[in-house]
Amino acid sequence: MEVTLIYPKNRWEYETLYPPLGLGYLAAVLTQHGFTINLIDGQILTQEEYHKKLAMIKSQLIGISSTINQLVESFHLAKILKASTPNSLIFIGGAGPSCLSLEKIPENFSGAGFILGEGEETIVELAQLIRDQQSYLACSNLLIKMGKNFNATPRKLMEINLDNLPFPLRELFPLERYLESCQRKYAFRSLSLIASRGCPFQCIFCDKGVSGTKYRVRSAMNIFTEINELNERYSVNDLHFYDDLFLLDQQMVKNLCELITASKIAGKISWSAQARVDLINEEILLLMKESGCEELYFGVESGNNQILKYLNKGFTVEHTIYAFDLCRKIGIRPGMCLIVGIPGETYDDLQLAKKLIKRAKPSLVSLSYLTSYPGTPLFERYKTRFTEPALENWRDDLPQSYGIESTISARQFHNELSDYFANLLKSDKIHPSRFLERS
Ligand code: B12
Ligand code: SF4
Repeated sequence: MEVTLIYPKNRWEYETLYPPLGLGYLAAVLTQHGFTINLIDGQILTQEEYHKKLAMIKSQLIGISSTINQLVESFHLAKILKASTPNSLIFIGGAGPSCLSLEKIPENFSGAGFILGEGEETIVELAQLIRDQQSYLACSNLLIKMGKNFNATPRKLMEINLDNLPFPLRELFPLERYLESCQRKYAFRSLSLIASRGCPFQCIFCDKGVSGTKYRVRSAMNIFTEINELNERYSVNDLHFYDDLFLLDQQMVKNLCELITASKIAGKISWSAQARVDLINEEILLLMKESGCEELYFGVESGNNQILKYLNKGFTVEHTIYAFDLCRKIGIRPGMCLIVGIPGETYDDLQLAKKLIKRAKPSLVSLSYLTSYPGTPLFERYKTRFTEPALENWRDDLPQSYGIESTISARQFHNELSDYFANLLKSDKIHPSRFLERS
């Protein structure tokens, strides 16, 4: 039986370097269980190619991947596909549905069901039920329309040891396009991978709807095998770890660094990851540098300790300064991700952010607007102060916290801070470096 998996086209253009790993994993487990895959990657296909492929779908089961920002497009897609392939069952999965409250699903929507959480076990269970002509209501982790309302089947957390998952089936994506666009821009053949899932920290804005709070990590050997395969099959010479929390299991990171350093790819491959400023030390950074780590992106968020406390980050500005000094000493570029639009922000916070940038000398500054995703502690705290936007109004930069208890607008904060960093770069006080987008 064939399963179609779709990554919808974004309404906003992202300069995306990497194929979506979630669908790569689903394709891999389905293939392992004997299903064939028709993969449509709206992220990299042209409009024409995308629509042509959509028009040719014939599969009995169609899965669409969606963040909350892609839900409108996913709903639209489901409606069209329901009309063109009336016998197919359509399900939308990913971070969007996983944080969605039932009452947010438009009443008249009946084009698709939803799959919650990590999808590997559920999609296989569902595909097997459909193939064997049994009722899919027996499948866990679904939200499905029964009569007038959407109802949930029992929620079951994925219990697979991550080492037992196959590697994402990257060959189903137009991989050369991704690799070439990255190479043109940065002179690297780069791909992304994930070493762990879940995060036990409790930052108030973070959406944990898919992977939850339990940290699970692959073994160093399993990750090393994937890296080698990427190098051998696709001549990949750069990697980006998209983990929420790459450095929590330091023994695994040490083992991985040692494996790379002792291998034939040592010196031929560079890598970067996202990290917390309070989880690094000189010993681990030295090993990371030796194995090819060139850049770390830190969720620094603010230059004010009171705000860090409010965000429940669990670290202080002093941790940031220590981490950035250490990275520069060892030769790893430290990228700084800051959040603007935090309730209660003042002009003084802008000055503190500038002071921190000047002191910590980041290799890049990435600014995001605080967004309160349903299900997060931030959302719970403010749900009576602002209304959750209608689905069609979800945007990546939706400044929901605008103005709440603040004396500076998020937009002004954003603009002044990016100008400040740009001027520092121009004055050559900080060295520019390559930039990878981060959510
Ligand atoms: C990589 C990434 C990106 C990349 C995506 C590029 C790419 N193609 O890889 C970039 C940088 C472009 C990006 C942009 C944004 N991102 Co982002 N991103 C991530 C990140 C860090 C990793 C995603 C990943 O690969 N995970 C690993 C795979 C294995 O997991 P997965 O993708 O979730 O897939 C699993 C399940 O979701 C499920 N699943 C997924 N699709 C489907 C489909 C079906 C049919 C089924 C059954 C199951 C299923 O099964 C998969 C396997 O278990 C996540 C955080 C995270 N840890 O997941 C945030 C995350 C997805 N991003 C987020 C956000 C907010 C954004 C932005 C809005 C940020 C911004 N301000 O611009 C934009 C919007 C992008 C968009 N298209 O809408 C949020 C989404 C919140 C939400 N509720 O929707 C997350 C969860 C971060 C967070 N904790 O808040 N992002
Ligand atoms: S922001 Fe990072 S450290 Fe904080 S809870 Fe989310 S993943 Fe964990």
